[in-house]
Amino acid sequence: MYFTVLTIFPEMFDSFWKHGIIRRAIEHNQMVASAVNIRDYAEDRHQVTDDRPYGGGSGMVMKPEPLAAAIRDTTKTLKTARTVLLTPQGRVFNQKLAWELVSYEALILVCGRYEGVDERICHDLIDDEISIGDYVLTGGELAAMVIIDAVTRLLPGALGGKDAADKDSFSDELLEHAHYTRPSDFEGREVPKVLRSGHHQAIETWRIESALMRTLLKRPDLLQKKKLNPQQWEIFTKWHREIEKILDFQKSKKKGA
Ligand code: 4GX
Repeated sequence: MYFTVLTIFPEMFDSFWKHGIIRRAIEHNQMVASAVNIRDYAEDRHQVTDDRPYGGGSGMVMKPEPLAAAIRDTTKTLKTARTVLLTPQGRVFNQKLAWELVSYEALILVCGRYEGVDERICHDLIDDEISIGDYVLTGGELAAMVIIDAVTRLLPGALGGKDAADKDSFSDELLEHAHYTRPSDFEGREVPKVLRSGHHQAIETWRIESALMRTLLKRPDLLQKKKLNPQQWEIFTKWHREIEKILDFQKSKKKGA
């Protein structure tokens, strides 16, 4: 997969390309990535990329000409690329959108600074607008990194041993189960016995319950919109019965008192 980032701060990406899964994906030719300086496409002597807003007011706007030249030049090389502008006005990024983006051969990620980019750029040269969340950054660069990071780990073979099924539906909709490593006793707190039992079926069941319990306690909103599979339904029904037993007992005590 090809990623080209258009930015006035390409150096921000130097260390980003050089670590972890991103670095490995590049080394294994699963992705080709670069950050291109929009300033290089400015025609004037001082290579200016911003200007004052029509209508007045504070702040600056990214000039359309350098940005248009940068997008057109990149599109010449990456003919099938989808051009994405990072902006708070975009579709909010999530795992589902990450799966959509990994299906493209190439992405051009346009990073705005200042108050934004000239509206005519958005209209004529941008295929999609994406936001990484409802907060205001000082530029699109961190948003581009977030998107590249989440999409890269979905590339075939990017996670080494972790297979596609692992990255897929289950982990998309629920929180992960709890994780433990050695020592088995850390400051008096022990790793759950079942995980040390070697009983693979019991471990799998424990993990499914752990994931459901964590989601229920920490992100109940994720369960509100999710269609449960039969196993998850069964676990919830079991908990429901346990809670009912507790409530029945408490009610009977109240009556007795
Ligand atoms: N998710 N920002 C972009 C400047 C800007 C404004 C409008 C284009 C159009 C952000 C976010 C984000 C701040 C990056 C404003 N560029 N980007 N920048 N949240 O807050 O993606």
